[in-house]
Formats: sequence, C-alpha cells, structure tokens
Amino acid sequence: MSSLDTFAATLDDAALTASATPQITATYPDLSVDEAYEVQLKLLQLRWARGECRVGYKMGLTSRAKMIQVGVSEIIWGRLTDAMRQEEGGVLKRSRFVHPRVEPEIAYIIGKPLAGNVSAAEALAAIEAIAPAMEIIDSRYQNFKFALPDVIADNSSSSGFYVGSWAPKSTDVTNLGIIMEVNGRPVQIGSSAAILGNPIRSLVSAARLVAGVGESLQPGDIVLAGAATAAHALTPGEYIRTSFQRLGHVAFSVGA
Ligand code: OOG
Ligand code: MG
Repeated sequence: MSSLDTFAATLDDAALTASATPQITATYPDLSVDEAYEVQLKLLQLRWARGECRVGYKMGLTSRAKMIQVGVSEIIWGRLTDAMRQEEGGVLKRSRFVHPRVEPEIAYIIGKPLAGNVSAAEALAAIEAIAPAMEIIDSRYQNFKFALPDVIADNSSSSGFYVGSWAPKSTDVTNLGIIMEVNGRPVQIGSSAAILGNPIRSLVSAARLVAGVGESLQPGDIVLAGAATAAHALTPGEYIRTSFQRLGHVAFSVGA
C-alpha cells in the first residue's frame, strides 16, 4: 500500500468509527493538493466497494463566511454518495459523527452533461432543477482543524445532505434570503449571493474542477453549491429548519 492508500484507509476508519484522527499534514506536511484529491478518490473507492453509489458533488468554501470559519480560502470539492443522503424531516443520529455541523446549501440537479471551462449561461442550460438543501459536514480531524490538503483528502468534510423540493430551473436564485433556525431561533442569516456572488458560479467551478481529474457532471447528478453562511455545530435535541426565500424550507431533528 502506498502512503496515499494508508491516508484513505485511516480517514475511512475515522468516519466509520466516528473518531477523530490527526491531520495528515501534521506528519506529512508536503502532501500536495493533487495528492490530496487522489486520497479523496481512494477514500470514495473504499465506500463504493461497500456498495455506495455516486450521486454527485459538493462544492466547499465558496463563501467568505465559510472561508473565515475554517481558515482555508480555496474553493474545494468532494463527492456525494447515496448513503450520505438524509431523509428530510427525519432524525439525524449525532453519535454517528465526530463533531457534525450543518450549513445551508443550494442544490442543483444536472440535466445535461457539463464539464470543463463553461460559461454561466452553459451551466444554467445544463441544470434540470434547483432545490433548497442543507449539508452535514463532519471533519474527521481532531478539533475540526485542517490545512487545505487535509480537508480535500477528507472528502471536503462531507458526511450528509438534505434536499428539499425541486423548483423549476427558471427560479432566480441569485440573491435569496436564507434563515437557518435552531429550535425556532435564527442562528444564521444570509443570502445565496454570498456564494461567489451568484451560486451558478459554483456550478461553473464544479464543471472545471472535476474535469481536471477527468470527471464530468452527469444527468441526475446533484451538486451542492457550498454554504452561504457559517456552519452550526449540532447537539441532540435540536430541531434545525432552514428557510429559503422562493424555494421553501428543509428541516430535520438531531437525536442522540
Ligand atoms: C469544509 C467544507 C466546506 C462549504 O459548503 O463551504 C463546505 C468544512 O467547512 O469543513 O462544505
Ligand atoms: Mg457545504
């Protein structure tokens, strides 16, 4: 096994056992971004070998609020599997995760293949529908602390996602109000415009970045555009509900 295989196995084990692991860069400071994406692919290959299926991609650190919260300021991406999809309105088991957080997201579903250097107009034309969403992020690293290559290797912290009702692709989502509430109290308020000025730019970035490793956005793929606000750390007993102007809301409860 190469050291990249070992890093992937360690991260996979950390996720399966919900236990934190030291940052890779603590002992291997030279891990490059390209190597980190190789680790991420190896990590996903372990999940696919257990029967999980690819369902799309997540973009990360596409807003200033997120970059500031985690101290990394590069756009990153990760891969979504069917097992990460959570039932909207259901109960999320806190104990399955190390230190989960939730954040508001906008989800696109792809209607036509998209890859490479595309314009915003081409990205819009490739969308089939848009939905309100939330992502559960759970860094497998101790104290939720990481450098850029660490978080990339860790599938960009992705561990779950909720998608609400699909709205027509013609819905203007460039500047929608977003309110994330915990037990009825607003904890994050923002706008979809915080996502790179316009969330479609996140899809443009996704098409370019996945093409860099020979992949493409395929019909039926879900793409999460990245959080518009900082994330909220989850505690059992919380009811999380995020409302998106024009798109409706998404909710779930946190159980032990
Ligand atoms: C990295 C993942 C960032 C987003 O939406 O910005 C992300 C993290 O915050 O742990 O998913
Ligand atoms: Mg996210």
